[in-house]
Amino acid sequence: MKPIVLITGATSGIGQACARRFAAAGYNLIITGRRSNILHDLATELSATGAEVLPLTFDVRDADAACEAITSLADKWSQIDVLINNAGLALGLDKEYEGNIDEWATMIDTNIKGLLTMTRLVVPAMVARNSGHVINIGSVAGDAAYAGGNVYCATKAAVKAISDGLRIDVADSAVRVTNIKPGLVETNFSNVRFRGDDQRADNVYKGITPLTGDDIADVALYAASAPKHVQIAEVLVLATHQANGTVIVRNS
Ligand code: NDP
Ligand code: 8X3
Repeated sequence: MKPIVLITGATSGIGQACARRFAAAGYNLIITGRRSNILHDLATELSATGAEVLPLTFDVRDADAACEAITSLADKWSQIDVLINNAGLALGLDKEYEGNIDEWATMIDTNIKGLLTMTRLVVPAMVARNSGHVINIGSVAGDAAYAGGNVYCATKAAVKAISDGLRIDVADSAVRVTNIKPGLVETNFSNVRFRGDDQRADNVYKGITPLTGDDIADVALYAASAPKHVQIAEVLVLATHQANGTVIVRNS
């Protein structure tokens, strides 16, 4: 029987790249996100490669919907081997004292509470089976705040604390917990952050070769494929000319 990976936010960027990588590596997939049409197109694409794929459309901020989706899984899908908590976003680069309160709530509800909801729903069965792996997509933004990053950076610092806390809480089991902290990855992330201003989004990646979703998917697959006694606890992955969240050397 193939192992099963559940990926949140599989409709774009890092999550979609993880779906393709894990399918190619022999996993069956539960792919989730809010955009049903993209999920179903991806399911069709990956099914053609031999993977069994279950698309589940829900918003991770809606705990009832997430609960309904997970608790009603058919038996064949209920043994989730790898949970990739990837769904997330940044909104804006406003100064904290000028920020948009609704946008803060969206980031907190998605990046922290959505991740926690999925963890709460999936991990008990992993602990009961004494087997499983949670891979959280944190960020270099969680290591230190940068200008205008305030609330987004706080959500990714929370992902680190939540990952570390879970690792402690499952240490008496064989469940593994990984926090992957990417730097600049060219996805739809900046288009979302700048509320559809694609020119501003493109500028984020000007003068540097950024990471791709595939680069992060490779790390996730490596962590999941490591021998069972090896727990890749945390990985900071940066583009070669990025040193941390604020030092990026661009060619002019
Ligand atoms: P994308 O915008 O390309 O993808 C974001 C994904 O998250 C989409 O699939 C989207 O799906 C999903 N998503 C967002 N909100 C929700 C929600 N409320 N419910 C369910 N799914 C949701 O960005 P990335 O691939 O870059 O981002 C993925 C993760 O990587 C995020 O957690 C981000 O913070 C993190 N990250 C990104 C970096 C980067 O530079 N790109 C660097 C470091 C970390 P849909 O819209 O269909 O719901
Ligand atoms: C996304 C990377 O540097 O834009 O988490 O915050 S950054």
